[in-house]
Amino acid sequence: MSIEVITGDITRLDVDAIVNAANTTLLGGGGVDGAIHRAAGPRLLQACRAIPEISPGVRCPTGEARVTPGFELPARYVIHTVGPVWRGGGNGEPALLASCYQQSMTLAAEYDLSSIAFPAISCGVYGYPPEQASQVALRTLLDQPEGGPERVLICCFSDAMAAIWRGALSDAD
Ligand code: AR6
Repeated sequence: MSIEVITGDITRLDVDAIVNAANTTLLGGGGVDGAIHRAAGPRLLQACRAIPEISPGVRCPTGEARVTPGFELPARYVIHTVGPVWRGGGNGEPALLASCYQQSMTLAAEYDLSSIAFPAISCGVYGYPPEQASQVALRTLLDQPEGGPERVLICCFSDAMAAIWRGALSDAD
């Protein structure tokens, strides 16, 4: 498996699946979630609404993942996952963030996907410090068993964010 850090707009990537940093409603939001819904078109929201609620308003609990088609995106699928809100790090944030990457990779393996792109989950409005998020994410990705996607992209939205992830990748490798 190869892991590559790039800078760009995840909605433009021609991969089997892109991962969305969503919220528990799965009904859209700002940041990368808003960008993905805009680029995928209105059928994405319809598909998200059709995902069953497991408690009122909650279609995907924090740390879990759900899959939909990509509709108008170049990517065939969107894997929606919900990262933790950073509350200082002592409230289970690392395990929840690791679970986002883990469940996304497991779904990708189940769908037999060979390429997947992740944004920097929780590193925007959810406030997770990117130095720590990147370590958790890369450790989880490097621990994946054989049989999942061969090509893993980390798609950062700025060169500064990409530099942090590249540093973490060279430390983890
Ligand atoms: N491509 C790649 N990365 C992007 C893009 C893009 N088009 N747009 C933003 N980013 P955030 P979170 C980066 O806030 O912290 C939403 O409202 C962004 O610069 O999107 O997990 C949801 O509905 C940052 O580095 O996600 C939730 O309510 C990273 O993506 C909440 O935000 C993640 O930032 C989730 O917050």
